[in-house]
Amino acid sequence: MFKSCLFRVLSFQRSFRLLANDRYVRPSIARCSSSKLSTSEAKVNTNNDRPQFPGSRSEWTQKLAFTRNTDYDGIPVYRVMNRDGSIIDESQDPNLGEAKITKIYKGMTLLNTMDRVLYESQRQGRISFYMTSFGEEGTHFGSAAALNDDDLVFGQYREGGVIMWRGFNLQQVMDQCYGNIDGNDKGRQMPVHYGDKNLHFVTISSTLATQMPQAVGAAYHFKRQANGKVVICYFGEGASSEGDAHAALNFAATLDCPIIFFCRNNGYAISTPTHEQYRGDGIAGRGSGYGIASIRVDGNDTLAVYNVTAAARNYCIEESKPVLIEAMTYRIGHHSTSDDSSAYRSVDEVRYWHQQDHPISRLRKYMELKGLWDDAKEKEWKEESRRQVLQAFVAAEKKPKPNVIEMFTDVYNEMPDNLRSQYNDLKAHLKVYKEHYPIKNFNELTEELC
Ligand SMILES: Cc1ncc(C[n+]2csc(CCOP(=O)(O)OP(=O)(O)O)c2C)c(N)n1
Ligand SMILES: [Mg+2]
Repeated sequence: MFKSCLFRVLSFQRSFRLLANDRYVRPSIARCSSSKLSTSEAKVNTNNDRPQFPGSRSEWTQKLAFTRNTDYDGIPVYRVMNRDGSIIDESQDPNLGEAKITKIYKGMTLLNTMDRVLYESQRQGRISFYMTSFGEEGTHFGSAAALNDDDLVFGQYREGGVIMWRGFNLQQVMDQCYGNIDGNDKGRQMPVHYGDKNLHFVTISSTLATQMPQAVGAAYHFKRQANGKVVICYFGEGASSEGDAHAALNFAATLDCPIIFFCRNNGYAISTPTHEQYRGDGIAGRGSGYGIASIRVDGNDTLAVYNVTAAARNYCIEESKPVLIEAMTYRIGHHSTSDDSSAYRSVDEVRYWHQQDHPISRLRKYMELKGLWDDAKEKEWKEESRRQVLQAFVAAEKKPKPNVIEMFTDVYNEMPDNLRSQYNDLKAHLKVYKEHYPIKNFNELTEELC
């Protein structure tokens, strides 16, 4: 019964319903639960005796059997394209049109080029830290393109493509990563911790899963406002082991919040592989336990990610309920510039994903099959995108760092005495020991310390 339920997936929208609360519930039970007896009726009606525990929707059984996750197959992985970029079922092709699909493809490749340049610049000591998104570009752009631009985004940290899709341009990215005077966080964040109020993208805090309950709070507010917006909350399969993830999922379910939980399951949490991270059916498998409609998607199939996110958005709005998407992908790069993944995984494993199942090459093949892209366009765009990246990179490197006073401002409307005295101490220290610091890199500091 479990299997037949699971495989009656007629479309991805239908699958949401199957994978919601009633996924593991036999249809007869689901039907009976609507005719639940009141407590007084239960006492007299012995013919239709059912458990009356609060919150229960089960039947009695005399069979002693554990329910094990191995008793049923895993939730299937929804996809639209084969690995060679051909459409499997024409009815699932979103046919986004030349302009939109080209924008998605250009965004994915631009992110990839930018990642290469910024990764190298960290290796050369020019920026302090970096995280690439190699292999996960499809999850960023497929999901971002299916949302409205004023839906609110809470990211984890590896979602640079989402904010770029919203309009955060290369110069803004580079200025943030360089922590220079034009970075919109005034140099106060680590690189890749982007955020932009105007783009409805909440600033990244890499303390894992803290964004999840916050995102639910925002979604609850949206629900009370009935403003037709949704929240999307990105997180990794590793972050899903945090207590905050549980709190967020359960609050979202019980408060019926319009939020899309978007898990990027990229196989690793730094060095911890998924088989050490969980024993159940991944992250989507947890959804029914919380009463959240859930779906698993091939995260390297950008069109499939687009379809499930668009369907999830509709579901959130129409039902005023949360959705859980688990996008299966692979982290091709190291976790960050502080990691060397050759210590815990083989080069062959990485090569497989890079060469055989990459979201960029798959989307490119799809576009070529449709006559929307070719070698000449690829060559031209490769040169142009690299030029754009390097131009922004060079400009960002030349700009000074914000003045040190920016460490003390914006905490309070008016700087209180304790912060003022710390700032004065710092300046006095710098005045005495300025030859030990790169003073000239900081805006107007040299003059101030004279
Ligand atoms: C609360 C907390 N614990 C530990 C860390 C250290 N840490 C940073 S990233 C990371 C792995 C997260 O993996 P995952 O959620 O799968 O995301 P991915 O890096 O794979 O995108 C860990 C353990 C942290 N930032 N916050
Ligand atoms: Mg991960």
